[in-house]
Amino acid sequence: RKNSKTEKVKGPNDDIIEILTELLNYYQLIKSEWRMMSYQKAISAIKRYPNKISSYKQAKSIFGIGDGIAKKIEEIVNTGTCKKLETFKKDKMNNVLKIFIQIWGVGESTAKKWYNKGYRSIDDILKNEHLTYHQKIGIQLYNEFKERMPREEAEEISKQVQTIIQTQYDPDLQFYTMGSFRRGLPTCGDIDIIITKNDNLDPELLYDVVKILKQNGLLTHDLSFSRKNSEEHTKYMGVAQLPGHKHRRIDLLIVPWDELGAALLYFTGSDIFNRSLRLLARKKGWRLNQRGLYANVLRNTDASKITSGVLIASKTEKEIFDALEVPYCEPKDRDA
Ligand code: DCP
Ligand code: MG
Ligand code: MN
Repeated sequence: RKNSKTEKVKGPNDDIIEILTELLNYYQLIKSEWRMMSYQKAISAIKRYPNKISSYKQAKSIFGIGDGIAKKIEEIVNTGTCKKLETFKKDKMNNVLKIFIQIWGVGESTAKKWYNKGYRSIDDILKNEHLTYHQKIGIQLYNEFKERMPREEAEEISKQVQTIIQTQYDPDLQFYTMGSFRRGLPTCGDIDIIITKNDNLDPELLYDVVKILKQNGLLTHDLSFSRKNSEEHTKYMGVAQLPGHKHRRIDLLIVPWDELGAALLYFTGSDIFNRSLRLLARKKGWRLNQRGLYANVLRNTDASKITSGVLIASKTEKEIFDALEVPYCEPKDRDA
C-alpha cells in the first residue's frame, strides 16, 4: 500500500493513542525503561485494534495492554485526559519557568509569557524573541553564571575588593570571604564578602564601596541593593569580572561589629547546616538569624514579629555554638 508518511489514517482510538504517546515521551525523558516498553507495546496493540475502546474491561482484554495502562485508558475515555500527564506537564512547566526566572531582570510574568509562546529553553528565547538590552545582558550573564569558578578566582576577586577598598577608602575595614569559599570548596558559585569594622558604620558605606569598585572596573553590573532590616544586613548583589575571565556573581554585606559572629555563621552555610542550627535554636524556644541568637521573640498568631527578643549571642561563632550546646564545627565540616 502506497501511503505517504504525512498522510494519517484515522483510527477509532486516536485520542487515547495521542495521550498515551505523550506519556511515553515523558517516560522516555525520565528514562523509565520498563514503562517505556509497556507503553510502546500498548500503543501498538491499540493501533491494531479495530474497535473503539470505551472501558477498562475492554482495554484489559486486549493482548499487550496491562492493568495499569487499562486503568489509564478508562481515565482518558472518561475525562479526556490523565492526571499523571497533567502532573508531568506542570512539573515540566515549572522547571522551564525556574530557568527563565533565574535570568536577571526576568520575573514570573515574563517567564510565563515566554512559556506560553512555546519557548522551552534559553536558546528558544535567543532565537525567537526581540530582547531588550537588559534582557540580553541577563541572558549573556546567565550562561556565564551557570559555571562555578575555581576558588582561586574567588580568592583573587576577594583580594582585589579588599585592597581597593582599604587603599582607596578605609584601611580599617575588614573583609571575610564567605559561603562555599570559606567551607573550603574547590569551586564557588559566587563570591560572598562580609565587610565590617570595629567602629560605627556609615549607613552610606556600601554605596561608596560599590562606586569605588565600579570605578576600578572590578564590578560590571548591579543586580540589587537592599537596606538593613530587622532580619537582614545591608546587601549588594552584583557582578564582578577579572580581565580575561567570565562575569561572576558577587554579594557584598555590611555587618556591624557586634553581629559579626552571627553573620559569619549564617554566610558560611551551608544552607542545610544553617537550617539544622535554626531548628536547634527553635527547640530551645530561641531564634537564630543572621544578626544573632535571640530568646523571647514575641510573635503574633500569624507568626509576624512583635519584638526581636533578648539577644543571647552574636559577637562570635563560638559564643553561638556554646549557647546552643553544639561543639564548635569547622567551616570545612559545615557542608552538610
Ligand atoms: N544562605 C542560607 N539560606 C539561603 C541563602 C543563603 O542560609 N536561602 C546562607 C548559606 C550560604 C550562604 O548564605 O552558604 C551563601 O549563600 P550562597 O547562595 O552564595 O551559597 P554558597 O556560597 O554556600 O554556595 P555557592 O558556591 O553556590 O555560592
Ligand atoms: Mg556563595
Ligand atoms: Mn551568595
